[in-house]
Order: sequence, then structure tokens, then C-alpha cells
Amino acid sequence: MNTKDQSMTRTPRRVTFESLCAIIKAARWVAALGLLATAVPALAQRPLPFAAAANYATGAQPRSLAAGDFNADGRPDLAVANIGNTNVSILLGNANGTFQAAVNYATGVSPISVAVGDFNADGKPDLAVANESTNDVSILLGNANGTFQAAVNYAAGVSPASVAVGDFNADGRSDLAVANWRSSNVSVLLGNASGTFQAAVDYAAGTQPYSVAVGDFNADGRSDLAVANIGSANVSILLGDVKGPFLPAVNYATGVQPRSIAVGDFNADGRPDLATANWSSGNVSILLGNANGTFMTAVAYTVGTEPYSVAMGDFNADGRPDLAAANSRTNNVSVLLNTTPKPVVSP
Ligand SMILES: [Ca+2]
Ligand SMILES: [Ca+2]
Ligand SMILES: [Ca+2]
Ligand SMILES: [Ca+2]
Repeated sequence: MNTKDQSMTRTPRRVTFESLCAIIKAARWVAALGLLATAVPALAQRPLPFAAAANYATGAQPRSLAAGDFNADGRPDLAVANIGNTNVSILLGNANGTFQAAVNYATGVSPISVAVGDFNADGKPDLAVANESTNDVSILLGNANGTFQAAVNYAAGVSPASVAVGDFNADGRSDLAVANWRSSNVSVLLGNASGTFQAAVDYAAGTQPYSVAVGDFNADGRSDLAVANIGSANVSILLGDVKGPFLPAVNYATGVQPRSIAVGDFNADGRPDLATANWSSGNVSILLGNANGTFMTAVAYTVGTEPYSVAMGDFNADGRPDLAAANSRTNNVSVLLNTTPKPVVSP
């Protein structure tokens, strides 16, 4: 069901992305680490300050990573979920941009997604890891020195694929949203002050949700969810509600098999928008957000073959968020530079 509000009279500026397909070899699952560096030569006309990729060993089949300062030295570190092992790798960052050898911590089976949050409110970042085979989430509380306590596991739905952190009941404590692809729902686990979590409450999504992101789409100060559904080729929007914490999902069509979703204000109107990487249709869908939490019809931008992941960053430093898609079939990265005009200041 697409409930795009046709009565909206405001006409958002149209995003006109300039597609640049960088045909460069890149490793498949380490794309998120190395992709930006490998894209430099094809973008020579827009100089980008990246050196060649440096590679660091992890566990088997690293599938997801997140950054945080785990040892409180002011330098970002990395957490990597290794789906081929039952662990996460922690790589502490050095002052010169290199990383120390990985230290591994046990999780549930088939860790597929990792997110950073402070779940016990001690100022030290913790980890939430979604485990595809054990249908749960592992919480690893962080110590001050960059080590982590043993994982505590909380049940989620069937075959979690993605975990995101937000404060969904507005109590100041971090909560979790987990997209479960085999049960076609989202598990919401509310956080307690101690870093423990309440039992999951499940909300229906589309078919086979594979990626979840957090934003405030209707500008009411409450966190909302955007979920990419690979089986139904759409995104589910779950608006946060004081009674909820979420209202039932409203779905918007995307390309085929959206496997990854990112939130950003791509047209600079102050409202969050969505980007999905569509694995089967080889494109990225952009859905511009309206003021009331609805979204406009998706516009597709062609990328490489079988894009699996999309990430946002300002790659040409013009103040506009750009997009990078990791193409799992063509072993390359597509960079979409945002060409939204600078805002005109009204008199
Ligand atoms: Ca903590
Ligand atoms: Ca909370
Ligand atoms: Ca909201
Ligand atoms: Ca926007």
C-alpha cells in the first residue's frame, strides 16, 4: 500500500544525481573499508583525498562493520561482524590511521549486522550484534580499555539481518530495532538502565525485511523506522508513537530486492529522505520525505550489478550528502554525487 499524500502542495526540489560508475576491482565484503579509496582514479576530475586501501585481517566472512571509540583515546575503532564465525572482531585505531590486530569476541551464530550504542549509559560504547542463525541479538558491554564483556543474548524474530539503535520510547535509554527476514517483522527491544533489554515486541513489516534505519520522518521528535523489504520490493515506514512505540507500517515501492537502506536529507529541505540499494534491479531508489512522514514516489538511479549495500557521505566536500553503492556482482563501487543546488536565501 502506497499512501503517498497526493494532496501535498509543496514541491520539493528534485534531486539530480550525477552518476559515476567507477570500474575498479574491489574485494567483495571488505568494500565498506576499501571502497572509497578504490574510487579515486575514476573521479580524478573531482579530486578526492584518499590513499590506496590498507587491509586488515578479520574473522571469516566479515559482513557488517561499525565505528566507535572503544578505548576512549579519541581515535575511532572498528567492530566487524564475521558471519562465517561466531564472533566480532575489534580493531583498535592508532594515531596514524592504522589499526591494531583484531581481537575477537564470541557472539551468537552467524553474526550478520553490528551497531554501536551506549546501552548502560556509562559513556562507553557497547555493541549490538544481530545473529542470523540463533535468532537473537548479542549485547557486548564495553570496558574503558577497548575490551568487551561477554555477550548477553536476547531473542529476536526469525533470521535477523540488520540491527539499528535508537531511543524509541523517549526515556533517554538506547533501544534496538532488528529486521527479521524470515519472519517478515521488526523486533523492538526497549533498553533498561542497566544495559539489559526487555523482551522483544514485534511489528509487521513487508516481506523479508533485510535492513533497518532510524530517523524522525514526521519531525515530532520521536524516532521512526525505515525498513527495506527484499521480498516485497518496498520500504516500510513505522512512525514512532507515544502509545506504541510504533504505528503500523506504511509501505512505499522501491526497486527490486532492496537489501540496504540509508537515511539522509538529499534535497536539502530539512526533511530526511531514503536511499535503498536494490540488488536485483541494479539501481538505487531515492524516496524524498514529506513533512508529515510520508514519502514521494521513488526515483531510480542506475548503479553496478547486484548492489548489496549503500552508504552516505560527502565525498566531494560540497556540503551535500553523496551515495556509494557496493556492487557484489561487478566487484566495484558506484558513487552518486549529489547535484542539488545550493539553497536560495529568500529576502
Ligand atoms: Ca556502555
Ligand atoms: Ca529507550
Ligand atoms: Ca517521528
Ligand atoms: Ca529531504
